[in-house]
Amino acid sequence: MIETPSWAYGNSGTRFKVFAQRGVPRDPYEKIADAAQVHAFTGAAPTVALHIPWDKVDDYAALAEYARSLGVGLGAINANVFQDDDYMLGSVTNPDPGVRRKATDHLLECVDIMDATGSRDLKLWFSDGTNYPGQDDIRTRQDRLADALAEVYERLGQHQRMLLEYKLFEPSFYTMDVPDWGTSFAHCVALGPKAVVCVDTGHHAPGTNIEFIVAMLLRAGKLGAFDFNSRFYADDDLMVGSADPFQLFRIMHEVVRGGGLDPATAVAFMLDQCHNIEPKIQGQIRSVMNVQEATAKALLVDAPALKAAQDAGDVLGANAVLMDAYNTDVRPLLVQWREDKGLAGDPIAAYKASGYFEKIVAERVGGTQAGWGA
Ligand code: LRH
Ligand code: MN
Ligand code: MN
Repeated sequence: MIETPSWAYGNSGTRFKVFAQRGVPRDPYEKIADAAQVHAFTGAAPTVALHIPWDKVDDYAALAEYARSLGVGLGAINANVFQDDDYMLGSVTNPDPGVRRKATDHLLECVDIMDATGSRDLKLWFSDGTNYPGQDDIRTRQDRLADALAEVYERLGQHQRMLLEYKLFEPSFYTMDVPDWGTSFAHCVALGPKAVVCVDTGHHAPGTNIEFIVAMLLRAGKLGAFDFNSRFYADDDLMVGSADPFQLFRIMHEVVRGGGLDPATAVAFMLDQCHNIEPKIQGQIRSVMNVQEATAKALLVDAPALKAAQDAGDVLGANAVLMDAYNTDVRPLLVQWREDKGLAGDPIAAYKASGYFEKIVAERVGGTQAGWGA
């Protein structure tokens, strides 16, 4: 099951231009209505992630109830400690204790929101870092980060988790305070079992072997979630599986191998994407389908044959087992899976034929920006 992000439904763009699209949501309720369409046509996107304060409302319990009435639930609560002027030199790692307090209070507020929505996961991403050598003490910033995380960890309920996301660079260019999975992992281990790592597939150096990271985190019981997207260069936030479907397959193979599809392992599969030039709901539907295709191929890997080839040192034989699965056309299988659930075999065609897009274009005037790319 795949969680879609509320911010994918609003207008988005780059630092150069945000293109306004027709029919985009004007408030969090309308974002949820759009997310419900993605679930209705794919049968595989039952929850939607919120970003606070982009999705600020007065009554979160009412928002959760509204989501339920449309057949979806509210998922991860994404904190936002990167868009205020106060955060120019960092949020929880800022040299100013007053700013650190403000940022940590926001994270605690997000846990209050989780209590109201029934969300399990708090997703933390820090834009914190430095641009110049000597600008601030790298190690002291880690201490400040650890203090803030510990305070928020203490506030988590019994069944709530903290997902700590890392990112190599941007917006900081010399150091990020959580630049890689090792840093995130080290903090999560120090915090305890409720703290787990979130792998955003767009947050690595080019050429990084992400499936290796996935294997390592699963082995250590610390893979909490994915923010799926794909990229050609940096944090492009393009549709998952579009730039490199083979990489997505390799990641899903490690997920299958490591038991990551087992609900008990509780890996959250989330999209973190923007659709700058393509229709947004269709973009989300396509993304869900791409993840399904990669997962189906990963499930087709003949595990006993792979192990036998590996144990025999049969390099090419082992590689061929993987490639056979990857090169299988799983689309007919997925059409069957959908039809068995009473869904249309082609979700995009069914969505286009439904008239939903025409309806929202007529109803919604002056939709909002996702918050990103302003
Ligand atoms: C940062 C990030 C993080 C934010 C989202 C909007 O690049 O991946 O997950 O919350 O983008
Ligand atoms: Mn992300
Ligand atoms: Mn990102």
